[in-house]
Amino acid sequence: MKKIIITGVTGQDGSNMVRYLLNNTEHIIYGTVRRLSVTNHENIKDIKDERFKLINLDITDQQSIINNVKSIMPDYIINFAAQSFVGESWNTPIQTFTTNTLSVMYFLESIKEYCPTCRFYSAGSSEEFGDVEYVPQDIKHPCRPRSPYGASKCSARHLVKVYRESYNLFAIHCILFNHEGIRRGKEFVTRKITSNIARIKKEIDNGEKVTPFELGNIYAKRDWSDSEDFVEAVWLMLNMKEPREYVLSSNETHTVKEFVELSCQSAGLKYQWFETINELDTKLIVNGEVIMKISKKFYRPAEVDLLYGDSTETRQILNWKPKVSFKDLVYKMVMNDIKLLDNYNPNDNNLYNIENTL
Ligand code: F7E
Repeated sequence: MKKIIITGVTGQDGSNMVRYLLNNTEHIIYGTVRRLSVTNHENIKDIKDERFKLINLDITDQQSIINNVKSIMPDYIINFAAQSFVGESWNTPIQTFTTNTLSVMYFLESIKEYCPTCRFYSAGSSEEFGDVEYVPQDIKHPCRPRSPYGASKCSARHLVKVYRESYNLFAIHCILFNHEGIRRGKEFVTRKITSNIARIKKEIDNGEKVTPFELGNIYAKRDWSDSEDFVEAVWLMLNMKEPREYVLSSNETHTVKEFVELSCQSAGLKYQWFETINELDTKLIVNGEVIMKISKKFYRPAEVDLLYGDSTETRQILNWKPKVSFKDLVYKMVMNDIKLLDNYNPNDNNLYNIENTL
């Protein structure tokens, strides 16, 4: 039985990783949370297993990492915690770097000093490719970030390489293209779309007034996969003989606009686009009513226009491939959001005890 520290367990990827490991291994999982006066345990509230323990660990505090690494002596550290919202990284560039880059260095230092056989996973991002030079993008594509977030992930990638090569650590950095699912935060465009389409579907079915929602650049192209598929691949790469860099992607690209269209189709809404030469005029119409409009507010200072991954090599090395198609992913997210509206209970607040491991 091994000991695994997973950071970011209240987020999408961390919570999916916990579920995957509880279902597929015998290991003990220490999920890290930051001390907050209001807890955010929505994504893990249904996990009931003695092998899953919550611990207080602040990834921006080196001492907090040292204390936990020394006390647990983990076999694996899977670092999913991040300031992961690209749009916010222009407002909080320093916090973005502290959370996404310095923390990686703190982990690598702690592993080097106290636990050198521990295997470390660093979550990279296709935002590292940014202003892309070619399509589809593979691991050889250069770092050309367009946001403080992308730059923070490039820096983390370089640090992982330096520590891997200098100290012979099993440290891997995997570049993940966009990955979504039912536990995705509503600030990201996919869940923003599916939760609003679900709400609007209910409003229309109940004969209520429809309140439109707003989006930014719907012509941006992304390579979207299911986060639940990716966590399996992450576990496989952590158990390979040698550490290296990887790319995970669906090997397809779609516009945000296509995501909107598939969401409407999944909810059974018949839509029409209203478009002029000015993209800010674009509107989405259902039953003669506007359900979505464009707002400049959601445009970014610099956009990554086209992400389209090539994970052929990773698939061969790991003998892995994703199970969920783009269409099925959208359908699953829309259906889940419709179900959540049916079952909404404002008093549902199932909280965890946090262990003191120190
Ligand atoms: O934006 C456009 C937006 O915020 C996707 C993170 O997991 O994947 C994610 O980063 C696209 C962008 O994700 C809205 O401009 C239009 O072109 O869902 P997103 P992201 O920025 O691609 C990468 C791989 C990560 O590593 C990140 O951590 O959608 N877009 N209208 C919008 N985006 C948002 N959020 N909201 C809008 O209203």
